[in-house]
Amino acid sequence: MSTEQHLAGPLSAAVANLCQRLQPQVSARTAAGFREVLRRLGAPLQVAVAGRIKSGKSTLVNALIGRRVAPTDVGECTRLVTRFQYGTVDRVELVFFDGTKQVLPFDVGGMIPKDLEVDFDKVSHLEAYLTNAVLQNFTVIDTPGLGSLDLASVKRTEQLLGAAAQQDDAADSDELDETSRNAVAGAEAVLYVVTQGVRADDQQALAAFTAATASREAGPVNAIAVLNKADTITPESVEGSDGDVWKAATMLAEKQASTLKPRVADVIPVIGLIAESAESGGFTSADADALRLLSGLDDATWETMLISADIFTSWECDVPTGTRLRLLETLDLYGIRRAVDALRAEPDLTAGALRRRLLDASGLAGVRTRLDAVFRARADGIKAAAALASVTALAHASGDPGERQRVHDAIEVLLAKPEAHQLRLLEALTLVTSGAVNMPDDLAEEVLRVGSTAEIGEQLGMKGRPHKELSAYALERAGWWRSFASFGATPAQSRVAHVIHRAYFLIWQQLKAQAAG
Ligand SMILES: Nc1nc2c(ncn2[C@@H]2O[C@H](COP(=O)(O)OP(=O)(O)O)[C@@H](O)[C@H]2O)c(=O)[nH]1
Ligand SMILES: [Mg+2]
Repeated sequence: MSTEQHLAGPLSAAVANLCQRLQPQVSARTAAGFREVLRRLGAPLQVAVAGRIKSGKSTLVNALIGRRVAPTDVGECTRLVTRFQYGTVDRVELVFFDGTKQVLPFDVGGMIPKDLEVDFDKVSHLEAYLTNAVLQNFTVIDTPGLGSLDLASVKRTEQLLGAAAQQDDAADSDELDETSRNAVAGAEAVLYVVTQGVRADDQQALAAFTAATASREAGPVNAIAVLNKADTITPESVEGSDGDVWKAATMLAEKQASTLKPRVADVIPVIGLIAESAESGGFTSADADALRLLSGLDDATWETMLISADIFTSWECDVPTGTRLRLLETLDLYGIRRAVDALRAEPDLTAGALRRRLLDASGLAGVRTRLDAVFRARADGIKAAAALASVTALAHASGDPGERQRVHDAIEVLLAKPEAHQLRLLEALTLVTSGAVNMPDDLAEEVLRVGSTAEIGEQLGMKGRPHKELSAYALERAGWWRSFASFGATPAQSRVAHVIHRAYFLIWQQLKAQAAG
């Protein structure tokens, strides 16, 4: 198989193998679905950037890709799903609902144009192929957003996240029906963008995401949240922040993490706007020169100008109004203040060094680290679990009980193999975090801890402790979960308990091997 060398790891390979073996035993239409699953298994992890409209999703996408390519604010294209994937030549394609495609030229600034010259209602989504290296690891999917008043955008986003209402229009052809398309099209992981104050529909959207992406997939394993627009938080509204914006953002992010748990592992503060400007060439040496001029202003004038965007642009000063408007657009008041502070402390700072300072202040590095730790490191498990869920959904949608049973049996055989332990762990985690299996709080916490990281110290909740202690604890917990599985647990709990017992046992074996080696 040509995709084999691109598979994320052994679990993806096992699921790919299962699809191939089952193909001759299922209907033509299910087989077509399996081919799609196979194709996706060979592609980079599909990460959707989701969240309310105007939360700064497109801005963050640009920052992550390192190029200002996704249109922000308003315009037709901000209401479309855009998939950014790796390609050897930069190219954007409009994809219509009837499957036809049309190449879309970039605008003069190298961006996807805001508006289209075609019938918007006929456009399904955009495919952007870019040479940027980040996209070799992730396909980034920009979404229009949930919770907007624009119902068409919401529907497009929901379809992408796999949360759209399932329709039964099964026709007798080997074309994929809508149900099947949804089953394989859903994103595999989500970067969820929230701003100050998590609303009820954020929660609903996250819940829909976990429920729909894949029954075998878990929240904290494939969902990361960022608290964007951290610069706009008024520190006075956060007790204990000592008037510091970033500290306030960090505290608020922690609070939101406890609200969103266990759907996401944690919430990371970020200033998407500053990250975008610093990463994509939006911040220029002319901007640095203007900021240098501003850093020469006396304290009283400067503080007055920073009171509001209006005062900043209208106050009389040597920097032209147009330039000030541009600074506001690229950095906003907080970024401007940070830059001027840096220049006052170190007047010789070069434009390049100033750009780096701004990048550091944006918190983007924290988001990148987390993406690598949560998504990239576990892409194999995430992709395999999503593929298995698609396979299950396809078999269900076929309406043929015999086919359903064959697929079900094949999956059970796969999951029973020792190599598939990580998949079972992901499944157990999902069952517990989604509430499908009820566990006492302390046990649910333990399942989460063991299942949502691959670092032994963290899994045991004993980071940095001596090897011997870790080993003893792993063995003790293995024993505890085994007896819980046999006595005291409900059948559903017991299924989870067996998996957790095995996880501890494998940790113990790994520690033993380390000690011996
Ligand atoms: N102050 C500030 N503004 C931001 C930030 N991120 C995005 N914005 C602005 O918020 C507006 C909406 O951003 P956009 O990326 O289009 O949001 P989307 O609808 O979620 O894709 C734009 O004007 C951005 O410049 C940020 O971190 N801080
Ligand atoms: Mg957008």
